[in-house]
Amino acid sequence: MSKLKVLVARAVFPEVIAKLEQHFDVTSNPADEPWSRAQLIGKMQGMTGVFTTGAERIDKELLAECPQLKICANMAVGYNNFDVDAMTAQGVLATNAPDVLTETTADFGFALLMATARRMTESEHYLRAGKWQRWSYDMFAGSDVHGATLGILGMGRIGQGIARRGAYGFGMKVIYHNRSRLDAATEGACKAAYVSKEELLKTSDHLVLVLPYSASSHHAIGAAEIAQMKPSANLINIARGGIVDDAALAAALRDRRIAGAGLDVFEGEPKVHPDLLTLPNVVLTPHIASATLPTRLAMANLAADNLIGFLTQGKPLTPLNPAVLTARP
Ligand code: 8YV
Repeated sequence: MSKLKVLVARAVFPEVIAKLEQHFDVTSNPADEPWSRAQLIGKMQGMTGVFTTGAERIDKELLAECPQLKICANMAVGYNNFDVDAMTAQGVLATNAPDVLTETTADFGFALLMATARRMTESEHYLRAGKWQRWSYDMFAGSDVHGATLGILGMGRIGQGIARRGAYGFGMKVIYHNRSRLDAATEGACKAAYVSKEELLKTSDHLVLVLPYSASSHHAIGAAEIAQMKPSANLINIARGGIVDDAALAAALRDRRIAGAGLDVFEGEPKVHPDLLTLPNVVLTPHIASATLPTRLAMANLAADNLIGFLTQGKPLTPLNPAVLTARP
């Protein structure tokens, strides 16, 4: 029997490709060529499964061109690149890569918070530019992290990881807002108190965004929300571009309406709003919150194991639309 065909849209670990090749006829992209959407659709012809990253948009239009497709496995916990309803309607399984990146991403969120609060990249640029001539009492004075109020918007697994780091490691007062309130045991384990979004905006010294992107979270932080924050506050976004109105944030940072921002994700990335690039009080990183090799390997393996589990035994590990499984003939 000939093997099912699987497409891997971006370059990933060779050992993950080798594992997939044990089961499937794999077309991969070892040169990591940037495929246009038309090229992606072309490459997907005849494919039963596709291994995607957050960059490949799987929507109704693409699905209509790929009637043989049965599964899209995302190497990302976020899946706003998938139209899950359209996939379910066409009987295509969607899977993501949760859990394996939780602690690594929470580490990075905390690192970005600290770098922003203590003005680490701004001061490093100053030093590298040869501007450091002498000590002065208020040079690059930042804001304290220990004992400050840590606000978290979006209290899923990664948000909880950041809460634990703040509460146990830095004695922070942790408050959060989420679509639904956590149970008392989880709140207790995170030492986190549930507050309204308004209270969160008004009282956080450091506000970290970890909510998923959807139409309802688009520009959840815009000019009106930033206006409610303390002038001394810092805003950290490790969630998705589009949750923050980057133009409004750049204007607020320029006018010092808040102290600083740390951004790992951007609207329209890899493009970055040009105003953000010129501001000193923002730490900018290129969407690397999950980027350690062990974690990226675990994410790639989970995406591959979803393809293998589903296509060889009907048993994916982390399905997003399990209704597709029961609806199968
Ligand atoms: C991914 C991420 O590396 O998992 C996510 O949702 O944002 C990152 O960890 C990125 O989406 C590429 O797949």
